[in-house]
Amino acid sequence: MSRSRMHDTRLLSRRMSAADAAALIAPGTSVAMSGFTGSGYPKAVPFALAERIEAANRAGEDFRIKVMTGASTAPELDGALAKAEGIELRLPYQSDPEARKRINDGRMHYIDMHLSHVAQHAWFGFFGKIDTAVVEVSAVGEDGALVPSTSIGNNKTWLDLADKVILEVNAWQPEGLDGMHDIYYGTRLPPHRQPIPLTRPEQRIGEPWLQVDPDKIVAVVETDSPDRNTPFKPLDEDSKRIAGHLIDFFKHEVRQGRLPANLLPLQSGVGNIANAVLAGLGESGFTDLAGFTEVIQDGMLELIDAGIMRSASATALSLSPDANLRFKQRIDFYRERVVMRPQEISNHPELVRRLGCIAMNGMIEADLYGNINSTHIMGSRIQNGIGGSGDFARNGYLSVFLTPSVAKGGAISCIVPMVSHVDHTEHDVSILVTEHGLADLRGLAPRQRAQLVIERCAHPDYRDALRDYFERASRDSYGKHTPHLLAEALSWHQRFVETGDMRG
Ligand code: 0RQ
Repeated sequence: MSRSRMHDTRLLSRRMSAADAAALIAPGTSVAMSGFTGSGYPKAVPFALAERIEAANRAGEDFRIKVMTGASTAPELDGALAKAEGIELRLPYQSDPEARKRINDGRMHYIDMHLSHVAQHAWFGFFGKIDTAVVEVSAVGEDGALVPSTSIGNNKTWLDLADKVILEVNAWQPEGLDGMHDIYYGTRLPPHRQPIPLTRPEQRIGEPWLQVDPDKIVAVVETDSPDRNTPFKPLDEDSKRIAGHLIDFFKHEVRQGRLPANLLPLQSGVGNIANAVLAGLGESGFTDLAGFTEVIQDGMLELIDAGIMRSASATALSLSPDANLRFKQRIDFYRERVVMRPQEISNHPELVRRLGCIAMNGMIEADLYGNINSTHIMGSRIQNGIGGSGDFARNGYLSVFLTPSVAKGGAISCIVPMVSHVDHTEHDVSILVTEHGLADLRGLAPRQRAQLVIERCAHPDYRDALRDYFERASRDSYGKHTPHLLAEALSWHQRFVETGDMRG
């Protein structure tokens, strides 16, 4: 174990094991935890709690809790608690296979919501009482100030609202994180809200530490455990093509005078395609870029390393083990360039609109008119959740959605007549990109969009079927504004459920 990071002598008597701390959490209660991607989540107490829940459930008790976090976490939290059948309700975002299985077979409730809304919904009281907060920090100062860890998420809100607080103080996190965070304590509830005083993506408007009432701290658990983010896949040809189309479009927009030469603050979603776009930007000749996003992943760090991105603002780091090592080694360099904020600020619609972010997110499918499904496979099975994509897509200057044109080895077209679930409506989408091309939907009416989406974005194997649908819908649809043949539009998806192949 490294040197203790717990410097507040008032809390020494509250140090205990993870099992003893987990024993303070009662069945049926709401537990709000830190964690955003595989970063900054508590690593010991949830695991100990899962063991306790498993034993209780084996003995015939019904021990389940409600779990709230910043966003997704890691197997030690979501995976362990889900496997123990310990989660009654989960919010606001998850991507764990064990949790996904239980949500989709109806054993677990899940509220999938905009990440910028979570803190205010908690303050409005929509989630009920929050009994316990379990929050990872990287140090506790002599005066009780909490140095946040590799994500902030909703920690400010959880620490403020929970009846009791369990701290995990993780000595694995670099001490140099101190000073990288910017916690804004100025948010109020309506009708007392004031403008958030942030006009530049790199600006600091708050303080570096989280505050908590020390009397609420019931346990301090010291850990020395790594974050758990997975490495990115090597870039494949399709991802590179998708990135290439988007970068060509950015260059075109600069030439047209619709984007400045250093673009506008970039939001980049999760996953390999988003990472490929960032890698592509590294070779594009653009400089002096800024990130105003939710998570900083490897691609963004590389842009900072190369001097192409001057600063990045986010609520979490989501770095592969290799990138994390680099981050730790050069942390003083990054502290000058990285700002981590609560997710109610990193994703705030007011700020995304003011700064004019370029939102770039992945999707499951898009339809002919530009509606986007980011969350549900075949309209009913949740994949992950909407995350921050809606916060950025609706409010950004440009809202870009990216996907390969087909999924499951070509058996499914990601361009469909009508999406099986809508996360982002046609009103919130400017640009669609697949490996085949880019459709700029701005300024186009629905029937004009449909033609462009088919010709630019659909896979050639599916173009005839989509053209045929669109032609017949344009002829026979009840209304000709957004032509649809409703039963057929939905049977498009049903065909896959029945045959395992949309082509059949
Ligand atoms: O399933 O792994 O079982 O094969 O969906 O798809 O291709 O691995 O893509 O990891 O980029 O995820 C939309 C899910 C894309 C992600 C989504 C199947 C596919 C695979 C994953 P398998 P890929 P990605 C805010 C950003 C919402 C949240 C968000 C996501 C699995 O981007 O969760 O945007 N987005 N947050 O086979 C059936 C289709 C399919 C399909 C893909 N059409 N039909 N299955 N899959 N398309 C971050 C900020 O910074 C704000």
